[in-house]
This record gives sequence, C-alpha cells and structure tokens, in this order.
Amino acid sequence: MQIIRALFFTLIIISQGNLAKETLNVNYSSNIEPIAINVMHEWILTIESADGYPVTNADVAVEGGMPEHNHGLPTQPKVTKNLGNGRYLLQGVRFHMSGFWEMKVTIRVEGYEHVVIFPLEL
Ligand SMILES: [Cu+2]
Repeated sequence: MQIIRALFFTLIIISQGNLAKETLNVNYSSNIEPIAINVMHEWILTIESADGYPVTNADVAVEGGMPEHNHGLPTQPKVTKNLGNGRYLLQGVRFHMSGFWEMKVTIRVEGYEHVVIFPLEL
C-alpha cells in the first residue's frame, strides 16, 4: 500500500511539471447555438493537458474583440465558477455586431501562462 501511494504521488508531480511546458487543449461550448447577436449568454471552457487530463486549477481570463474594427466586447465576460473536471463557467458574453470576432483566453496554471485565441464569424 505504501509503495502504491508513493508512486501515485510521484506521477502527479511529474504530470504537473509537464503541464507548464506543454500545449493545452482548450474548447468552448456556448449555451446558445448558433450564437446570436446582442444576446447575453455563457460559455463553458474545457481545458485539458495535451495528454487528455483535465486542468482543474487554472485561473482563466477572457477578452474579446473585432480586430478589423479595433474594438472590444461590449461586456467584460468573467469566469465565475470552476465547475470541476477541467470545466470553467464563463458568464457575460455578448457580441453586439456581426462579423469577425476573436476571443482570447488566457490560462494561468502553475506559474505559466497559456493563450488561446478562438476566431468566430458571426
Ligand atoms: Cu465591430
């Protein structure tokens, strides 16, 4: 029993060390589909390590904007809840015009920062 516990602990440490350097898999799902203009809604962001383990201890921030129009979102979406299992609730998302948007997700975990940009054509 002691040996098994020790091994398990070691594996977790190695996994955390790798997480800082590797690419993360990040996905989102919206609670309205297709995303409508001028409707406040929420997303669930799902974050996994490259080898498929949920990233449960991240600080997540989101900014959005229209690069072609040089403006941001009309709201400031915030991750309000860590739903567990690598899932994070993002509230306050609203797009106020159609066109090309980018959502930039900044993930801080274990002292490292990962940035993912989702392009969106609305
Ligand atoms: Cu615009």
